[in-house]
Amino acid sequence: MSDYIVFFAPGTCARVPMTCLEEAGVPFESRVVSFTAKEQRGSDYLRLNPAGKVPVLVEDGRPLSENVAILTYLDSRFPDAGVMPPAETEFDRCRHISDLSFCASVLHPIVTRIRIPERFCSLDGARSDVWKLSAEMMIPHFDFIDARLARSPWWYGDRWAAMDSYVNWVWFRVTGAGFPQERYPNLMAHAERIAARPSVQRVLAREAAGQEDLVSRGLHYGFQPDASVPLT
Ligand SMILES: N[C@@H](CCC(=O)N[C@@H](CS)C(=O)NCC(=O)O)C(=O)O
Repeated sequence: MSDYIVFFAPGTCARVPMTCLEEAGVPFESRVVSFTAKEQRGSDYLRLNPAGKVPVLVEDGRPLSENVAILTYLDSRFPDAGVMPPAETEFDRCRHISDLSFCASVLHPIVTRIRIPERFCSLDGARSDVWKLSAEMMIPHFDFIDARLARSPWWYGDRWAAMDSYVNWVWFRVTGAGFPQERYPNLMAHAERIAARPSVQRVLAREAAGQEDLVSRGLHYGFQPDASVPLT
């Protein structure tokens, strides 16, 4: 039995901490959560994370939720894995945490609006409007990220960090929901570098196995990307 368990759903932001564990070479069990069956809102799961979200990292029976906390913890627990770059001062370390928080607090809420616009307005025809407004909100952030990735292969230079996987997860999520890619050559090239990493391939295999399990139980969670609305 491994000391670590990650609760995840395929394609979700749980991909980021799972990639970090793979990068660290730490054995862990990944347990798929069915959103279709609303397992994330069941009483057993809410005991792990009262917010009803993945990921949850369980270490020795103790749950830790919220990506920024999980990634910060993994960085201090496995310092050689490169989850965060080396920091000479506490201020620098907090800047790295700030970067991860930018993904969690600024980008992720926009991702959710692009992926599931119907959660944010129930008026007839409003789905496309929420998608379009949210996609437009993402543009300046991707402009900033693309310019940064023009300078070096990875967010912090020559070496992968969790920040790369987090940014890539955002990119993967929104381009999979019809967000146009052409304007962002550096994000596209970054996505290829991410996909080539063995750690990422192992995580995708875990997600595929989880997806197969959900399909076999008739619990596949299907998204309906809306690419029909052009951005201004
Ligand atoms: N702030 C949380 C967000 C986690 C989150 O929103 N997870 C999504 C998947 S990407 C989820 O579990 N959604 C299930 C739901 O909203 O019911 C974190 O960074 O860990």
